[in-house]
Amino acid sequence: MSDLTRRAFLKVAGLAGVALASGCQAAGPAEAPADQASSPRAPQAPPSPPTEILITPTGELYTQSYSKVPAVDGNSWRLKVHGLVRQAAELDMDAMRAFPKVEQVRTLECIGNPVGGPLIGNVVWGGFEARHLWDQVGLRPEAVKARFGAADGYETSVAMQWITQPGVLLAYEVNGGPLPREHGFPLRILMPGLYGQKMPKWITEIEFIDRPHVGYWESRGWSEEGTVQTNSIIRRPRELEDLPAGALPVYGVAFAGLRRIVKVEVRVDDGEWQPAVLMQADSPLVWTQWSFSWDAPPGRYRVAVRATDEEGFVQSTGSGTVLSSAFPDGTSDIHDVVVNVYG
Ligand SMILES: Nc1nc2c(c(=O)[nH]1)N[C@H]1C(S)=C(S)[C@@H](COP(=O)(O)O)O[C@H]1N2
Ligand SMILES: [Mo]
Repeated sequence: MSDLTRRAFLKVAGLAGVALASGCQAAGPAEAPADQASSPRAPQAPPSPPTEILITPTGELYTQSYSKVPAVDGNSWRLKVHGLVRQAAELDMDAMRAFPKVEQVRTLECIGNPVGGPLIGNVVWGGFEARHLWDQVGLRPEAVKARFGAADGYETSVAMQWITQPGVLLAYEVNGGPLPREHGFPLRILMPGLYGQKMPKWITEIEFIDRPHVGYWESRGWSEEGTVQTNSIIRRPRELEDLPAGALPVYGVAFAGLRRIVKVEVRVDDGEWQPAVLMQADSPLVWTQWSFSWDAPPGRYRVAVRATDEEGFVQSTGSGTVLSSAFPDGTSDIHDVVVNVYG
């Protein structure tokens, strides 16, 4: 392990420690590897649910790019901030690192993530708070939108409320290491409450405008607003997993962007919705982990999960098919899995 990797690891472990201090139990075994074999003849009990907030390893964070990953040269890279500002600015990498550094755990999810899908991750972002930059340039009251440009030619824009809200980060690190090329080296923007679509990687330009602007995905029918919908995912058991009868842990994550998850429930077949136990960080911007202990008799079952957010929204099953339902606004459809329980 390199020194840098070790430092990154310690940093992540330290953050998990913060979660522990705020009411979670002692650390237990990590989640089992994704390719764990399961055979119908000798079903294995699934691992116990994680006992601390999971940080997605950088190499396992999903990537979603509309085109090729651009090779940005850090030395010549600049971020231009202009348009309806009092004093335009141009940052290079030294200037971006000169702002006070913050590190925050945040969940990132793609608007196209299908129900129960893998396009979601939870990592430690390092960078600076965008408000320092807005203070420096002076946003003019005529500005109605911020338009972003990026080194891969991607474009999107957001209404002013999203970019001026507290907690907007410009990130140049992930999990204590430099932002990898595929994740946006050297700089990307993160705005609480929005899907990945609204948050460019390889950011090169922020223009404050008072004219309409339609981005790349938006012009193809995807949501203009791009606010995260309340969603929950069953991580274990997996679809069609074979399991031994008895005490079976059911667990996963739930996320609703700006809104805190207040309840997660599990249902077996057409039974009652039963409450799961929640494990949460202080911030709603970090996914909620949930677990449910199921005393499973032999049989074949459909296990479903639904989350409720602090505004009282409860997930339900929509009309779309599992694969199509994320278009165009993301999805809050219920995730379920079929499992075979052996006696
Ligand atoms: N410049 C640029 N930024 C982008 C994209 C892109 O294609 N180009 N994709 C967006 C989408 S759709 C998502 S979900 C996230 C994915 O970030 P990741 O690849 O680091 O997971 O980046 C967003 N930012
Ligand atoms: Mo996305």
